[in-house]
Amino acid sequence: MEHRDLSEADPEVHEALENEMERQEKEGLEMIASENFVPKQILQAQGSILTNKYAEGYPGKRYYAGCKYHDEIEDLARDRAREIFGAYHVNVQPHSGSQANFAAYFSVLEAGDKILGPVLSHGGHLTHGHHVNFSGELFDFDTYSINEETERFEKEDIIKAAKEHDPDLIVCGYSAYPRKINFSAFREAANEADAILMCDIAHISGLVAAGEHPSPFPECDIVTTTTHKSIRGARGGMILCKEEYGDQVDKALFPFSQGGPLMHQIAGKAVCFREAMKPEFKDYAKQIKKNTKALAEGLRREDLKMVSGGTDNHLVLVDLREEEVTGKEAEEALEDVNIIVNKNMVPHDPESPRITSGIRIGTPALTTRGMEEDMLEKIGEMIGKVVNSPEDEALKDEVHENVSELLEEFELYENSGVRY
Ligand code: DSN
Repeated sequence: MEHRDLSEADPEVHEALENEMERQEKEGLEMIASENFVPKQILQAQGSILTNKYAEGYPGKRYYAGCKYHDEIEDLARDRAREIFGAYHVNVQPHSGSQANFAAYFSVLEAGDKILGPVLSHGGHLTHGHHVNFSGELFDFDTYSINEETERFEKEDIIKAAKEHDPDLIVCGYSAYPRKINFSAFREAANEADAILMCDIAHISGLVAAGEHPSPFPECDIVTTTTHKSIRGARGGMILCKEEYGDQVDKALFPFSQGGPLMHQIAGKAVCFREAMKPEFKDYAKQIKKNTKALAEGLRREDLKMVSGGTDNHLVLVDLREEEVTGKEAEEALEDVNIIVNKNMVPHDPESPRITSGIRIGTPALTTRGMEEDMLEKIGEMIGKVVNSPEDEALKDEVHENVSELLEEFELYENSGVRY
């Protein structure tokens, strides 16, 4: 086997990586609510020789020899996650959030069972019952909605839906919901229907870890998450649950739905959890919330409407139904000035998912870069101006310049030794 530097061995991949580094560092104000930047120590764990080994099974119960260090690493990840989230049982093997949701459903349900989940355009995820996804195909989904007036999930509406549909499982937790989740309301609804309560905390797991969002335990029975969004770790998924579901969850993940775990990713998750236990991470999560409120203030100043009127967490959802632009046009105009957001459905959206009438904007990545409230308020105003006048090229040039200055000032990996 010949070892060569990537730049020599594969100049094409190397160049694309270098270009992506330049894009992340200098060409984009990253405001996609589900994205973040990981520190060098997580990149090191992920890019390690752990990729070389199969480790099917779980610590102490592997199907191959030679797994003693893999056991150590997986145990570290599980123990740390258990401590952070106050969970009884943890499975760190899901390759993604979707895989985690797949295994979580099948740990307690059979195909055809009834699930009550959120309407997709009210903040849900494809795996919460959308017809193009396995969840909508394999389970019998009914939906609950946000309240017309408050644009929040209200206790009485959830309980009413649970009584009406009598589900086997209720799923809460969202991809585009700017407000706190009321877990006790969902618990009451689940009790009404004698249903299992599952929560997908993928977006808010960093806030939960830091105590900046209420914990889903003890109200929820099974909790799923990704490990790369606000918690700022290696890309992947995780399932946490009460003791009585532990064996079923493990079996539903392996051997039912996955094979060998990605141990290099699990090492990255372990390192992430160690970081998330530090006081600095608590400060980070607090700052995310302050920054999002400041962003909302800037948007408000430019008269942009937000679903539910504001935010309690890491994101805002701008409702463009009364504006001249669609979500797609707003996303494109913002990309022209190097502000990266995503178009997103809003409740009662008249447009298709490819066009939409909303944009979702999050602050975890910019908070990692070190930006604080004054910057985020200014960015909110810049976004508002561009969305209100997407054809104004002089304005866009000015905003573009301001964005470049911000990217220069708040460096990311430049002095870290990370090359790509
Ligand atoms: N793609 C993620 C998001 O952007 O919210 C959800 O899986």
